[in-house]
Amino acid sequence: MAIVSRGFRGRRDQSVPLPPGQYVVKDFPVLSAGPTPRVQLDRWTFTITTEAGAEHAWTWEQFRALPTERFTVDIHCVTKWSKLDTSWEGVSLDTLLAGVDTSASFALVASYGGYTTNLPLADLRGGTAWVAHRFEGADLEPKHGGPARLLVPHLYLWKSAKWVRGFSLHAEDQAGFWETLGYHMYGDPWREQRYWGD
Ligand SMILES: Nc1nc2c(c(=O)[nH]1)N[C@H]1C(S)=C(S)[C@@H](COP(=O)(O)O)O[C@H]1N2
Ligand SMILES: [Mo]
Repeated sequence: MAIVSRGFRGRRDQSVPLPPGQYVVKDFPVLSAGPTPRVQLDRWTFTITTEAGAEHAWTWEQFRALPTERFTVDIHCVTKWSKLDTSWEGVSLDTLLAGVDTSASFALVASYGGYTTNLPLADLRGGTAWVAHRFEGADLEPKHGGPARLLVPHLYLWKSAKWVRGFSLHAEDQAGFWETLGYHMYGDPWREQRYWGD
């Protein structure tokens, strides 16, 4: 495929550039820091815990009764692959945060299996983040984070916690799993914030 020009990405709008240092893949790589946890739906919960200790929790049944959105986004992994026009279905974080009274600025996201990642609460609001349970018209596969994963496509994909089980809210930013090991606290692919100091 060497004759394909460098800028060609086969997408709907080729004027939209790719973040610096990224290349496009057609497959969907699996990147997991540990084994795929098994989460039974009748034991699954999603919990938002405020800085005051208030817990807002949904069972799977309650979560699935929430309104969902379908959205198509590009996703960018810090290991430099990007996947364009991925389509998902999930619940907007705006919906989940609607009844949550908080003045915190940061979220520490936790997954079944122990993975954590941090981001500003503002990055979960404004129609930019979802808890997604469907990918390309099918239930999200366990290896990609099923039954449900966080999806925050405007940040590097390590912020999109697979097997998400909730997040806690804090006044200060607290490093998650990869952030403790040298990955950037924010992780904006457009500013190439891969590692500490970027
Ligand atoms: N729970 C959990 N979520 C995770 C990870 C992980 O190891 N555990 N890896 C992150 C990283 S580094 C990436 S690039 C994406 C990969 O998602 P995928 O395996 O569906 O491609 O998930 C992110 N979310
Ligand atoms: Mo990643």
